[in-house]
Amino acid sequence: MAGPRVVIIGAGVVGAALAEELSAKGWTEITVVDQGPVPATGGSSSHAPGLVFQTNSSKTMTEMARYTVEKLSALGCFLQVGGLEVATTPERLTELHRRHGWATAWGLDAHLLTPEECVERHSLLSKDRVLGGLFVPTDGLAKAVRAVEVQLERARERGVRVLDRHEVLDILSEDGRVTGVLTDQGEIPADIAVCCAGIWGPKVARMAGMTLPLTPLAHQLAWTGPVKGLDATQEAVRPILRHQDADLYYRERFDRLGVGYYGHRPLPITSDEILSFDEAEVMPSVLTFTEDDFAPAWDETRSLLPDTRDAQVEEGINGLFSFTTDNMPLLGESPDVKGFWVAEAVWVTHSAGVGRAMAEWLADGHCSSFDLHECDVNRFEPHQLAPDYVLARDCQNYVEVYDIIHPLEPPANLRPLRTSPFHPRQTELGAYFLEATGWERPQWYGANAALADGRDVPHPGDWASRHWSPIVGAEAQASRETVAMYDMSALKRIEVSGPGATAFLQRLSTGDVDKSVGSVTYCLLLDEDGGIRSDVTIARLGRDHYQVGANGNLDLDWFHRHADPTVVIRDITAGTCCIGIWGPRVREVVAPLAGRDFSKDGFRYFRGKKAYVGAVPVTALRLSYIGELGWELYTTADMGAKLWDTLWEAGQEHGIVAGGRGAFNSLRLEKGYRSFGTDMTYEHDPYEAGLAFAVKADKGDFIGREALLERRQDVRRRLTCLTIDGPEAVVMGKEPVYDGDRCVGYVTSAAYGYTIGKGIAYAWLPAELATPGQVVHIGYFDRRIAAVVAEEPLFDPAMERLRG
Ligand code: FFO
Repeated sequence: MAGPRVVIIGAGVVGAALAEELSAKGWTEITVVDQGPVPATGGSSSHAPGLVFQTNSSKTMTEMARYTVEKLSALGCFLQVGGLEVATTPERLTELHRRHGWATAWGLDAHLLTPEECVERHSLLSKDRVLGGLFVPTDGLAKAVRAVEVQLERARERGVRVLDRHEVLDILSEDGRVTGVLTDQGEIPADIAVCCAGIWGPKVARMAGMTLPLTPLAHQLAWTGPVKGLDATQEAVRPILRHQDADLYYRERFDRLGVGYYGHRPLPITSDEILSFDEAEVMPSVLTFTEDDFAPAWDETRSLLPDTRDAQVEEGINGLFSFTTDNMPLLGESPDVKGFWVAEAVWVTHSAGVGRAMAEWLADGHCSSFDLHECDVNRFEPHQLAPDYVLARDCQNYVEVYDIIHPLEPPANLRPLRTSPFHPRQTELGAYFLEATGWERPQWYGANAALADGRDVPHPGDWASRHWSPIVGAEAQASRETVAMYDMSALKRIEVSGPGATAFLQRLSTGDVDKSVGSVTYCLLLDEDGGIRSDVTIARLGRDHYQVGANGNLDLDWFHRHADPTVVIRDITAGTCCIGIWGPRVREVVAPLAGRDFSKDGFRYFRGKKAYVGAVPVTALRLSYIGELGWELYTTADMGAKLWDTLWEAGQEHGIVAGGRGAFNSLRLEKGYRSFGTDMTYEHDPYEAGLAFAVKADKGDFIGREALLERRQDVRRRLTCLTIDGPEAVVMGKEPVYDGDRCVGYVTSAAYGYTIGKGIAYAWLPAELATPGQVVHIGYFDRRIAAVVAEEPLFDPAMERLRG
């Protein structure tokens, strides 16, 4: 099988890796084109300093880096000198412990070093400056141009054509399908075109009508002359080095040092402004070194590495490479032009991993080696493609590239961006806002300060108490005692209608949605492999009319990809809003306002109906992610403020409070409700995730069913509920979990459970350890915190609250 005709645009590290991987899978009708000369075509790969630090907060990125290391090592394009990150401040030393946790959690061998051990590893370091280090023995130096050469060579041996000096002028398509790629030397017919054009990506993607949220930014890389103590006969012996407190990194090249610097002002450029190969002095991705920007870097270098004091900076570049708004690559197929794919914003570190991921995705229909949900190019909301947004966030990410970022830290610019109709009321109540897909969302309300007086709300420790207040605990407790309202507007809402709606949702979901009008179904979207793509609620509001509560733009994209003309799919999120009103006293607040029966029997659990709340028309769904009696009340945006005011006024005599996301997250973990993207992703199946109840395997065929029936036999790991006793009982997620000295899994989400009076952490653990009573330890900075596997859910297992 030769496979479809593929044109890969760009012969950098990504294009070359993809050509190699795809041809290894038997696809050989492949042409790789590049405007420059192969193998140093003039893009980012051609000047890349080649440092591969694998540790990343993202499991996927760490795994793609590890694959790159393994592959490039096997191909002889990698110098495995190790990677050392040093701390020169106490905050950074603490951060290195957190990074050690990520590395360990994702299966990477990593060690924390004393200052003496750092100097032993890297003799140029000043021991007086260094407080400690993080060492990863398998890190090292990739030879990017060599990697291009070797991978293209292997691809060529399998029949792949490589055409350099071919500039792409257009992507040709008919009826929304790619038909070819037009170059300055003629047309290449194609069924699939993959844009691996790096910093030129936005320009090439635009030829297919696609907006790529990517900014090329210039980054300084200087080379010293000879440095005392370095060996002119060996290319590199010391580990690659990061000094993140000063935005610096270092690599050896014989007796010289390469010094990379991120401390300067962001220097963005558009892909249209990049010079052609013939116009450029050195190459298109290399701009003139701006010496003044580098001055602080050199001062700092001479302090950290004293032997450089006698050396000079001999040359330097401002090298262009890609940044994105969330620091993740852009992978996947255009939503509009079938067969137009992108693999963009990928650094050398992840290049071979991305090549593999894309080859699997193209040839197998899905990627089984890596969970790609954070990388999918279709993850963005419309505003996230606005040029002003992309430029501002990309530049900010450049500035923050080595900063210590708290997991809850909201973006520093362009706020507020999206506001629900409740925003003015929330502001009056002293909301402390964080951001969720652009929405301003209260974490807690200052107005509830008095509620915290006299309550026992334990302090969660220095790190977990950032973006936290004791009010969070008070709001959580009040939600279980009286009644609370939560702004649910950020929840993705998709309307599915039309004569084919029922059949469509039956095919895409694991649930049986063909039930009476008014039914609500909690179920999953799976990929063909049986992996979880999302968990959703599907409310049947009419015979051919459904409202889907989903997890983000990828669900919308997935729906569009599978829809036919009998189905109408509409994202109604922005035009509507939602208040979740829940708690033991909720009926006293809502029933008198409602134009229809909101009694226990008149409105049962997991049912939905249209009603009025005062003067406001609503869609009411009786369910609760916090595990309390009550409703999600949806209305159009214009009526939002009225809905808020109506509930708020009626609730006063019942002690109503507004609750923030801090309380919400704690309550949902007490109830054991999973969150897609955090607790489970594409790589997990429903059985492992404890969601077998949401799969109606005998309802007829649906996407993923066949694969699932096989996976069912073999549950080796489980999403497991852990509790933590003791005062500082709060971890944050992504920590390693140990059985003795062995890392056996990792934490997904965590919070303090204010009702149960314990810390809660959900974690992936081997099935044999997922038994109640089993003791494990969570690695949290420099501590090991004991945790016990608990029976779940921790709160209201009999469902008395919800069904009350
Ligand atoms: N849709 C709505 N309307 N509300 C939500 O909070 C959410 N979610 C996600 C995405 N869609 C949503 C789904 N997560 C339950 C658990 C997790 C959810 C949503 C609902 C739940 O109530 N589970 C019950 C199901 C009982 C049943 O099937 O009858 C349970 O497990 O007891 C928010 O992130």
